[in-house]
Amino acid sequence: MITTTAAIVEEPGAPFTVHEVSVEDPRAGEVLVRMVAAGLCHTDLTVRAGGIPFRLPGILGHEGAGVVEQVGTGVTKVKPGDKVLLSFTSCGHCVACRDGHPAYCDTWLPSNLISGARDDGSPTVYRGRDPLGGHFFGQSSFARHALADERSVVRVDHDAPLEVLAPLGCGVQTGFGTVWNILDPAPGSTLAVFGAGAVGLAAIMAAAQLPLKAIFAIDRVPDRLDLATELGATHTLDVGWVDTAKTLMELTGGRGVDYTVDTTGNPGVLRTAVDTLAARGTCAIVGAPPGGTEVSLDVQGMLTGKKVVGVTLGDGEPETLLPQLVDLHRRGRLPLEKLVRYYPLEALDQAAQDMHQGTTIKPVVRF
Ligand code: CXF
Ligand code: ZN
Repeated sequence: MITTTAAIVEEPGAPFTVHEVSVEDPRAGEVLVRMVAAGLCHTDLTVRAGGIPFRLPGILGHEGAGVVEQVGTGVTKVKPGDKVLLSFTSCGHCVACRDGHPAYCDTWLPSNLISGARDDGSPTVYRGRDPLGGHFFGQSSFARHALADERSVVRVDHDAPLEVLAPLGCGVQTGFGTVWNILDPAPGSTLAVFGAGAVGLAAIMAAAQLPLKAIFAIDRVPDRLDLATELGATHTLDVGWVDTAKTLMELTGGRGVDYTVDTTGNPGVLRTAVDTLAARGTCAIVGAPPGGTEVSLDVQGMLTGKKVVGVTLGDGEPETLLPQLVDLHRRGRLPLEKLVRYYPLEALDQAAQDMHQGTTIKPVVRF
């Protein structure tokens, strides 16, 4: 066991508070990581609010970067001293994993989200003698040391700037993967992103790498729309000022948009993202509303060949996608610096408030 500090959520709705905890030594297939930085994502806040069941008191945090300190038996892909990014875990041997789609792993939900423990049920982290919820996305990285699954870590070069790369493992991967892996927009096509938070802006940056005719950014916060323009949006729509559906139809000459991405999880927005599709267009659902949320569709409108697809984590394979994103950042084509703002671990609540208010796009804890 090693002693370290972590941000704990005591019960649903409670704030993050920092405590001393004990993290187990790595078992087979596990890696102990000294965290350098960890991003805050809406899923952390949904769990904290009690919207997703997870063992509390517990430690959240599921996108980060750090340095490997110890490895368990059988670990071959990293060694102590290696720099790593942290992302979600997966079993590695079910059909989805073997097929290159680990975000749809058979054991995805228990392993990443809800069990708070290893797959065999054993806890990874304690306060005193009491087990805490851990193993969140195979990592629980709101801690100075995180015990991560080998499959949750991806090695990066020794000169990789970990602090700014920390959000790649969830938010950025989600936006990029959705555009590159799922929508795969044709040259000359149009794409609209509803919601210009971290995931939406990542989708815009992904689209900006491609020869598209137009990239529409839709949000209610003017600063975020300005940032969307800097990152490659060709048009911005402020929902406080314009009728989104009408404007998108006008801007596309009445055809509608070829590809839409809903990052908001708002059923009304999702409906607009489907209604404004062009014939044969595809809408990707990325935002996660509370369980049981439903949305109605204009069925006749769907008969023009429209498609709607739900996407988890951009349907990406971290091992493949994250190095590509690191490389894009190195070449100046993924200016994450414009999205992140740094906070100490003790200020996670402030970070959450700032993200909620839209004054910070991507809060990153710097250890
Ligand atoms: C989440 C979105 C809600 C379902 C689980 C995965 N993605 C990242 O935080
Ligand atoms: Zn996330």
